Amino acid sequence: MSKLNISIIGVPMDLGQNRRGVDMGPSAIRYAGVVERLQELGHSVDDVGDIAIGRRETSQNTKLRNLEEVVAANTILANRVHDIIGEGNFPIVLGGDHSIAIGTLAGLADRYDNLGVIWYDAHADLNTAETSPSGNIHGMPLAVSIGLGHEALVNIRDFAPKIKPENVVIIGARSVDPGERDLIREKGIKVFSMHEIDKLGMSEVMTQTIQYFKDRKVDGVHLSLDLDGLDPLYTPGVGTPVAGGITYRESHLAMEMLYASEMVTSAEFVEVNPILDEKNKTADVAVGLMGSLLGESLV
Ligand code: Z70
Ligand code: MN
Ligand code: MN
Ligand code: MN
Repeated sequence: MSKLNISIIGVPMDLGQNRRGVDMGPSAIRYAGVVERLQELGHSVDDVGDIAIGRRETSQNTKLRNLEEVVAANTILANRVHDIIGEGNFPIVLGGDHSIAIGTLAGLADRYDNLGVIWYDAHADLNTAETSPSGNIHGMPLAVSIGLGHEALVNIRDFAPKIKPENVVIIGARSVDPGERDLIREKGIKVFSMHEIDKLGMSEVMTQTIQYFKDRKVDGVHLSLDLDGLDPLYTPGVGTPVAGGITYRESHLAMEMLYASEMVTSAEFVEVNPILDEKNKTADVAVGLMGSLLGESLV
């Protein structure tokens, strides 16, 4: 793969869920040396800084918490990501909670005719206000991106849907709500849950994922990686740890196989919460995975 012009954009968003501290995720990832790590691989790296996040809402919309501020920040993010692609650069978005994928995908979507998305996560993030058990928007971004949910979220940059459900591959799911399960079945969304990862092995899961995108003739692939996809043993600094997750080694293998596929055109790493972490372990893992995604190899 050729050397890239990478634009790093931080989104210190914590309004999409209810644990404080995930707003410090971008700082923790920078502290873990993301810029230097990617420069060492020969890429040119521009850290464009953070998007401003508004204040926590006082209104109590418990079905869509902090809706207005989440929409506002994601609108700014979407425009930034759209510009970064227009400049020919490779965007890496640092979270922040996973609600920021709404903005990332909104910015990417009209730059591609047929974008593929990898959702590397313990969760499916396919809730709407109607099915959500929490009202937390970080549990909704994938639904929003396929056009389901509150219109203010769905219509960012004035078009919907952003992606096709048949172009999504979820990897690592092990905590899926009933409404999400229904949607997965109804839309035929491809899921490699922990069951499939255990049964097939990560190598086969990634081989099938890459083939799945080739079969659909995607013209870009976005990797949306929630650090809670990994087992909390490796990434304890996340708001919603779920046991029985993907290992460190499986995750590096997945990133290396994606690098070799030359398919990935953008990425985001979300849900790093340094307050809940052990000595910045989760941010360190995030930076390591970015290294493997972008060309680091052992020999
Ligand atoms: C649950 C909900 C979620 C991340 C937790 C949890 C969603 N399905 N997403 N942590 N990253 O509240 O919708
Ligand atoms: Mn998530
Ligand atoms: Mn456009
Ligand atoms: Mn998650």
